[in-house]
Amino acid sequence: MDISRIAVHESVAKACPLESMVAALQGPDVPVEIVGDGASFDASDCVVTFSPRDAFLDAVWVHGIRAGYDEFDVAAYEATGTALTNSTGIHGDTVPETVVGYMTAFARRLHVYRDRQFDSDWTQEPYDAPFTLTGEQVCVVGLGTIGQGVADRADALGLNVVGVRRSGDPAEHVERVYTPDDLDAAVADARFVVLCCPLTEETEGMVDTALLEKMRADSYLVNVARGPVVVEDALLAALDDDAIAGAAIDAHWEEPLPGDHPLWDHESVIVTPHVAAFTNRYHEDIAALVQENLERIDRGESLRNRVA
Ligand code: NDP
Ligand code: 7N6
Repeated sequence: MDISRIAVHESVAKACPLESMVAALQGPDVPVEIVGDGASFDASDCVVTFSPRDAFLDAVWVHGIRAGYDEFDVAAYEATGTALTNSTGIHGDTVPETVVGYMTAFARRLHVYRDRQFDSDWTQEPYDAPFTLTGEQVCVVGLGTIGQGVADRADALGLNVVGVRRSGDPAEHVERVYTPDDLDAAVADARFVVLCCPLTEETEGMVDTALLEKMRADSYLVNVARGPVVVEDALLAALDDDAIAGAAIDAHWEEPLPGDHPLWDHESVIVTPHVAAFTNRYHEDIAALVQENLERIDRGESLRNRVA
């Protein structure tokens, strides 16, 4: 592989300023330029992008600046031989810190007081509403970069941590690891169920009515994975029927979440606009991944994070 241009697709602006990304990628060897739809590519191009485009299949290497690559047609990449790399590995602080924020808000009722602040409302929550994270149980579904980061922090905060992953292999700071076959058992005792898995054929619709019924009535669902991992109507019904206590949803079924979506109005829901990973150094984290792979290409080694 011989790279003579890094083309930064304008969709990168969904995660960070284009100019920052270009500056971070700029090195002495390979020119970097911003490209829009309509640009063409050849077998010496590396494309850095947020979203997929068919034209990228003419490049030799496409780097997706997200961990999730569910929007990319992996089979098409495999058919053309264009390398596809993703950005897993860089979200081990951002997303877990956001998850800690959600859990702390629910336990300490911060989201409720923030809402009341705008009405100068001094009302205090009922005596039995606040609780401590210490001593509660969290079930982390997906124990990769993000899930491990959640587990580490949850353990440090005194939560009991259980987790789920296909391999069932043990993980640090996780008392018990279940496989997806035992998801029902994994969530049953949890005060928080945190979704940190990729969207795949296996995980799509994984959180359905049946699973929500297995969750405790005082539990909270946190989705920082992808919207379709959760069955939308099932979650809305569970919230309306008090089958669970609430939810924090960062990854949605349709983005932006439509203005009239019922989730916006749920007092027991924290909606964030797919920002759990946002940070002012995102461009640097991505550039470090791309740079590492350019060096690997020079050494004739395989690409890190290659998914096709
Ligand atoms: P990793 O690849 O590091 O980890 C994914 C984990 O999910 C692995 O532990 C994997 O383990 C597990 N997994 C895969 N399939 C299943 C399954 N069927 N059931 C349970 N666990 C499963 O990815 P990241 O941690 O970097 O990211 C995870 C996902 O989070 C991304 O794919 C993306 O969709 C989402 N994401 C969202 C962000 C946001 O802004 N909200 C930011 C970054 C990522 P095993 O192989 O053993 O099953
Ligand atoms: C943008 C991160 C991912 O998969 O969904 C996230 O990485 C987007 C900052």
